[in-house]
This record gives sequence, C-alpha cells and structure tokens, in this order.
Amino acid sequence: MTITITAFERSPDGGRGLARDTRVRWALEEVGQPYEVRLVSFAAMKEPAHLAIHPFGQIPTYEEGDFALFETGSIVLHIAERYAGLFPKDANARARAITWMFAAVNTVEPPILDLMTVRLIERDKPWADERFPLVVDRIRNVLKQLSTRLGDAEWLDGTFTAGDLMMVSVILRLKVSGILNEFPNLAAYLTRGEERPAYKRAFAAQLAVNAA
Ligand code: GTB
Repeated sequence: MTITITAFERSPDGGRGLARDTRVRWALEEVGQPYEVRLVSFAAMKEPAHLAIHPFGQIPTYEEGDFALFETGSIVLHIAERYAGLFPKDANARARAITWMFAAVNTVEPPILDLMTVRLIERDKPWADERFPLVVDRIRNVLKQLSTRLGDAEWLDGTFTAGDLMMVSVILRLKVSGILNEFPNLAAYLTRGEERPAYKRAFAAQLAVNAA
C-alpha cells in the first residue's frame, strides 16, 4: 500500500527543514519505506477534504489507503511499530524510546514553540519584551536537564531510536537561536542527527519542494 504524507506547498521556512513533515520523512527514510507527498496550500488545509484527515487543519498527515493519521508523534510511533529500524527489540527499551518521544513533544517542544510565538506572533505586544527572557529561561532549564541526562552518550538510550528522531527534530528549531551553544553535548547530538543519511535524504526532499 502506498504511503502518502502531506506537506506545505510552500513552507514559510523556505525549506530549512523546520516544518513538521521533515520528521515524518526522516522516519520513513530510516525504515526504508518509499512515500508520496501531497502538497497542500494554507487554504486547502482548512477545507473539508483535508479536515477529514486532520481535524486541526495542519500538516503533516499520513495515509495508507483508507487509513489516516495526524500528529507527528503518533505518525512516527506508527512507522516505528510497523517497520524495523526505529525501535529496539527489547520491550523495555522500546517503552523507554516511546517515553523519549513523549518527552520530546510534551516537555521539550512546548517552551520552544513559545519562543516562536513570542518572536513571530506576539512581537508587537507591549509585553513581548518582558515575556521573551522568561520563555528563554524555560528553554534553558529543560535543555540543561536534557544535557545532563545525555552526558557523553551518543544517543538518549543506547542505540538511535524514534525517541532520538523526535528529540533531534524538536531541538533543531533552536539552531539559529544560539542557545544550543551553551550545551555543547546537545549541539553535537543535533549534528549527529543531521548527519544521518536518512535525515539528509529527508531534508533534501523537503528542500526540493521549496526550491522548485
Ligand atoms: N502537534 C502537531 C504535530 O506534531 O503534527 C503540530 C502540527 C503543526 O503545527 N503543523 C504546522 C501547520 O500545519 C506546520 S509545522 N501549520 C499551519 C496551520 O496551523 O494553519 C509548524 C511550522 C510552521 C512553519 C515553520 N517555519 O516556517 O519555520 C516551522 C514549523
């Protein structure tokens, strides 16, 4: 059955890999599954046909015939469960990998999203300058804890898993901010993720859409 994902027809980041289809492309590349991409405009995302598969009118989505998923955490979990390459065989190690996936989207990603919100959406508000350092502090706190846990390890729990894929995808958003420079082991962790051949293929594929 053909796997089809959705992505921005034109991503606001111009193809820097920050839109969330990149993590789904990466997961599919890691497990060696070919996929097709249906590009959607911002208007099309809010129309009934897309809302039927994504109730919040967003990308990415994942379809195999009549089966459809939304939410990148769930999509990557599905890919990791269905195809070999992203989860360890040991049940406890697999549960820990899933825990890191949840930590990425539930604990690390929210303050990073707040930074994007205060910078892009709320920047004209009279309180934006006051809020900014509070958001940066929350990011710093969570990165400090993540950095302590990672230590000198290559990946979060032994071998590379879907947990690392999600965590690298989440901290990637901080690349231009400079905050990662304060945590050299996290900066190196991010680089290790970006150097994976599967990530490079995923990045190139999303860039090709935006460069066209
Ligand atoms: N929790 C959902 C998930 O993980 O799947 C979040 C999905 C989501 O936020 N999708 C965004 C979207 O469809 C695209 S990735 N937004 C359109 C809308 O809500 O109307 C977020 C994103 C957008 C742009 C950049 N950028 O330009 O740098 C980066 C990330």
